[in-house]
Amino acid sequence: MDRTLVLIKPDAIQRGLIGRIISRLEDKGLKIVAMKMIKIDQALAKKHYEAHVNKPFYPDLEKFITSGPVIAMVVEGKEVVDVVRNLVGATNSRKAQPGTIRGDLSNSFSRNLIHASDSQEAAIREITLFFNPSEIIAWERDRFYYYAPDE
Ligand code: FUP
Repeated sequence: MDRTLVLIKPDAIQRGLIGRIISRLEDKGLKIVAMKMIKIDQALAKKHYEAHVNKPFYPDLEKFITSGPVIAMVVEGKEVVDVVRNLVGATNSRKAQPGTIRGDLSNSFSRNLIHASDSQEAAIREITLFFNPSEIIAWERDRFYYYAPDE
């Protein structure tokens, strides 16, 4: 089963949106297999955003992502990288489609509530950055409560 890394960013936590964002993932039928609140330090920020470290916007990005706690999650499902990217919407929330998390809940480019891995390779790299294997719980849906036939 495919996995992706999701971060609920400091702006979402400040705004009290943790529950609503997690609900979007659960409503879609995705399975959360790891979750924790952490404060990202500068070293982890540089590793996570390694593609952006030399960009002009990086100092502000690092200041923001280290400014308060984030919720880190590993989310599992069929084609989950693309499914979650589509749920999240465009990077610039002002351009993100209504119905997406950013499109509905943010009007900012840089404070855009949520991160989701953009490829399978990125997902594997980012999950390893944020979680030890022992923190990821492989659990099965109990058909007594719920049955998602396509899982
Ligand atoms: P995304 O994959 O949608 O999270 O976006 P990127 O990886 O391209 O960018 C990571 C974060 O850097 C974005 F969430 C917002 C921020 N950013 C800027 O602030 N300015 C830019 O020009 C590009 C990205």
